[in-house]
Formats: sequence, structure tokens, C-alpha cells
Amino acid sequence: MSFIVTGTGMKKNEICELLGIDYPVFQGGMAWIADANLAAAVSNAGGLGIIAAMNSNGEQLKEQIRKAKELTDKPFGVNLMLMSPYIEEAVDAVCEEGVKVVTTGAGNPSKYMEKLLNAGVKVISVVASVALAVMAERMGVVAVIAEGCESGGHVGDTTTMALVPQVVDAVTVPVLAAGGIADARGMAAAFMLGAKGIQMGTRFLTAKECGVHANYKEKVLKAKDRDTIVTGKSLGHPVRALKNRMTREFAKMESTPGTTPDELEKMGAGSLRLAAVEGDVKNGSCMCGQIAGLVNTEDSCEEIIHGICEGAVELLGRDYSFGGC
Ligand code: TUI
Repeated sequence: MSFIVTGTGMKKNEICELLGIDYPVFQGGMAWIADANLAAAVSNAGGLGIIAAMNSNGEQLKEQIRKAKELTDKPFGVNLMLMSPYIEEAVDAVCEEGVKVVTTGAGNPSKYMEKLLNAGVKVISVVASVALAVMAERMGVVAVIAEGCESGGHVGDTTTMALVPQVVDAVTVPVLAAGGIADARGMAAAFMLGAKGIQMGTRFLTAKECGVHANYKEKVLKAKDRDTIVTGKSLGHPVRALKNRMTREFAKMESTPGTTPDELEKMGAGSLRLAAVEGDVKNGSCMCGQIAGLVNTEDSCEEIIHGICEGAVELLGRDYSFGGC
């Protein structure tokens, strides 16, 4: 079997073949941030760009999908955030628009699998545990993304280093690694753990083509290793974000006896939009991974993807197969 070698020296592997992409690099479906522009830029650079459905209704999501189709003729995906109040509409929108690949996050996708599979959508679940990875495989996903708690946004409680090899051993579908990856060393390490690809959020948050508010981008670029915190555990949906006035207040209220879940929910509501769209990085939630301290430059999606893949090839050696096909 001959290997197809792309411009960076990285061999196309089973993730590339499965999805028709050049590099096994996904961009995370960051709510309020991952729009058609960012997704198309990532896809045009050879990775898999992903539009965040987050809390969009069906029409809003369709608009983004149509925009992405105008901006790229390469495959792109949609991330379905399973806690969305509009999840049913979002599922219908991806099926009606003929989206080829969907990632699911923040829950169990079982309720929507039949509809998605019948529409010919390739489903890839983001999982934070071995149990959900095994369930997802039984449901018919083509791959899973094992996301460690170093990630930004909604997180589980196991690190990428511990989670990825355990998921790799538990399922037969290919596994991508996410959480704490932002450079070639992270990609090479993920492959050593048995992953066949990576997903990055924080690194693409500061991409030139990322339309997140400049204040948010600047805060990520300036962040150091210990600048994130997880809040919201008491609500059952822990979220990692950059420390600021909002997270300090939230953490204080969360540890104060007598605070009701309603009070906390009210405080969190709209906070990501406030930071990502309005640029209020003091009172909003700047969701971001622990790897932010390593992300210090604003690069194009092409520079990011090609740089990381080229570097990973150097580190792993040109003869490393990448699970090539
Ligand atoms: O979904 C994410 N990251 C997100 S979603 C999001 S929007 C949000 N905003 C405020 C509160 C909550 C969400 C921001 N960031 N990543 C994928 C992911 N999925 N990480 C962890 C999980 C996960 C966690 C528990 C998946 C499934 C699960 O339980 C499934 C079950 O068994 O019910």
C-alpha cells in the first residue's frame, strides 16, 4: 500500500481518508466563536473546520452552513452542543443542508443518532470518559474525540494524557485527542498515545481568521499557565475559562452556602457572548484551555496547521506511519 504524502511531509491517514481532508487536525466548535469564516479558513488549509451550532436555532445555523459552502469547497463540520434548547432544530438543519460530518459535545447523542445516520451524516462524538466512548461506538460513530480536562469550555475530569490511551484501548474506531494541544509537540504526543488526529480550540481562538472580539484574543495571547479556572461543578456542567472578575465572583458564590443553582445559572447566562462578541473580558466568560500560556502569536489557520504538522513529522520521524493508508 502506498502512502499519500502531503506538502508538510505528513502522510494522509485514516481520519484524512474518512473525511476527505489533508491533515488530521480539527478546529473545536467553540460557541459564539467558531463561525463559517473560521471553519472555512481551517478547511481551506486542509484541516476540518467546524461551525459551532451552540444555541443557534435552525435558520441561524442554516445561514452559517450556507455561508461556509460559499467560502470553501472542502469538507467542513458542525458541532452540535447537546445542551442547546434548539438541539432538535439544529439536528434537522444539518440533515437538510447535507452536512457531511457532525461532532457532538456536552452530552450523550443517542437521541439524535438515528436521524443523523439515516441522513448519511458521519458522527464523531466528543467524549470525556471511556464509558461514553464505548457507548458512542455502539451508536455508530465513525470516530471519537477524547477531550481531556485541560480544554476550555465544558470539561470532564480526566486529563488528556490519562484519557486518550484508555479510550484508544476501549474502542475500535479511530480516536482524536483534544485538550492541551497547541503545537507540534502536543500533536506528536497525541499520536504516541494512540490518537489518529487532534482537535484544537484555544490555538484557533487566536487565529488571524478568528472573529472573536480583540479583547478576548488579547487576553488569551497574554495568558500564562495558571490563568484558567474551572467553575460550575456544582451545577453539573464545569466550565474552564480565564480567571477574571466574573469567574472570581462565580467561584465565591459557588462556595457560599445557601447560593441557589438558579442564582449561579443567572450569572453564567449570556456570559460567553458578553466576552466573545461584546469584548467585556472582565464580566464575561473567556472560555479557554490550559495551553493558553503556549499560545502567544496570532497566525493564519494555514500557518497553524502546516506548522504543527510539519513539526510533528520532524519529531516523529519521516518513517512514522501516522496510521497511514
Ligand atoms: O462541549 C464541549 N465544550 C463546550 S460546550 C460549551 S457551551 C456551555 N456553556 C455553558 C455551560 C455549559 C456548556 C462550552 N464548551 N466539549 C465537549 C465535551 N463534552 N466536553 C465534555 C463533554 C461531555 C461531558 C459529559 C460529554 C458527555 C458528557 O456526559 C454524557 C452523559 O453520559 O450524559
